[in-house]
Amino acid sequence: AQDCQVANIQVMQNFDKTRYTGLWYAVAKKDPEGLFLLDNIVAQFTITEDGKMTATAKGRVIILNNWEMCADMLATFEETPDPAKFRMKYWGAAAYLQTGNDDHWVIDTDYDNYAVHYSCRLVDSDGTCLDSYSMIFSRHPTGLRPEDQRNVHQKKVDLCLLGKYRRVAHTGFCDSS
Ligand code: AZE
Repeated sequence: AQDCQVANIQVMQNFDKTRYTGLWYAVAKKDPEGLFLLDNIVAQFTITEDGKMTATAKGRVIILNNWEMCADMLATFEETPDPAKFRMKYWGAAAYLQTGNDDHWVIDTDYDNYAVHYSCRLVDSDGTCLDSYSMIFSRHPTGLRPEDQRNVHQKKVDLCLLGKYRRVAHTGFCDSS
């Protein structure tokens, strides 16, 4: 059952950030308000020597009315008492890209094939989310395996975001940068 309360969203149990490292292809996304990554979104998670999770991400963006480019992004993650809930500080490799500090929750993953990410930027006075974004990640650039689609579908329902996702195209736009 889902009541759409941000505080009641179930996240991945016993999240293991080491098993989460490596490349993830976004295969679907739900956009937040405003500027966002358009497509060709790939994220790479790493654990530093001191045990902290970091990431890089790329994706096509259009900035400054009609300048299309590949956004090269960097992120560090601050841990919280829940191992699947992080605060993500991110910035662009170039100064004209976006900087921010967002929640970064891992809702579900099997580490080897799929992951469901969620971030609420603004909680409404009734406890629901007013501005969220979410990524469905796959280890496979071709998409989700059929056997993972049921799990991912259920998580979309739990997040109250069913029907709000769009497929993320991978055309090679960011491959050379
Ligand atoms: C995420 C994967 C983990 C690392 C990062 C991610 C998010 C990046 C953005 C980037 C926005 C850039 C814009 C540039 C003009 C969650 C995909 C950094 C939100 C809008």
